[in-house]
Amino acid sequence: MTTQTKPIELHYWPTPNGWKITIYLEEAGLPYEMHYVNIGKGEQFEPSFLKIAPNNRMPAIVDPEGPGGQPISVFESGAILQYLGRKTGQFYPSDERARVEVDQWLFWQMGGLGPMAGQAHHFRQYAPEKVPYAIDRYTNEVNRLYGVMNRRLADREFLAGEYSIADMASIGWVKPHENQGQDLNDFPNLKRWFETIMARPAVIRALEVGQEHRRNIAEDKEAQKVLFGQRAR
Ligand SMILES: N[C@@H](CCC(=O)N[C@@H](CS)C(=O)NCC(=O)O)C(=O)O
Repeated sequence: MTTQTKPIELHYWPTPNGWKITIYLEEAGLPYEMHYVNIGKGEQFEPSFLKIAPNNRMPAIVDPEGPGGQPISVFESGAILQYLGRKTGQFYPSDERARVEVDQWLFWQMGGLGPMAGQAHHFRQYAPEKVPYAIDRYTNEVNRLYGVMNRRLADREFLAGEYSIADMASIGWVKPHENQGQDLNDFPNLKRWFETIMARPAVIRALEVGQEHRRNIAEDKEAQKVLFGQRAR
């Protein structure tokens, strides 16, 4: 177990990708301090933020007690979860077989569930024109992915067996299931998993962090200008 003396800096905005990290920090009991990155106002383009997160996306962390006792910054939520999991030995097993199980479901979330659900949100809620082909494509793909999770959870409590960073990565993307056009009653094992995790005290605390900053982007034209249509700078 690691003893963390100085708080981890969390560069954060309350969205499904941000929640992954508050969930981890709350579950592991690590001290952290909030650095809000208002992505609707363009703070993700501040040079000081780009230095630690060159993809202009949050979350990112700075751990003042990194390897060798020196500070380290990490961007990409999956990489942050793995870093914290390796550092503390919690929610990320060191046994290679168990770790491979977690990694598969973590990467499945990072490359599949997150991006596809994000596109479903975009075309269902935010796009200025309703494009039926795009809405169907992403709603169907999320439906398929929910089916994959539902089958996986038929004979185990959590995605990789024990509660792990793979569940922490996925839960925030199942939370807005209604905005993705999905009904959890169609996926009973997934529904049981969702309700179990959402009832954990650390998850309840994590989802409350910075909730006062949450805005409905569908109604925020200024944020849409910042967030949509970005090109290389
Ligand atoms: N693959 C990245 C995705 C992060 C991401 O998309 N973050 C969004 C909010 S959920 C963001 O910061 N958007 C700012 C922007 O689009 O400029 C990760 O998992 O960390």
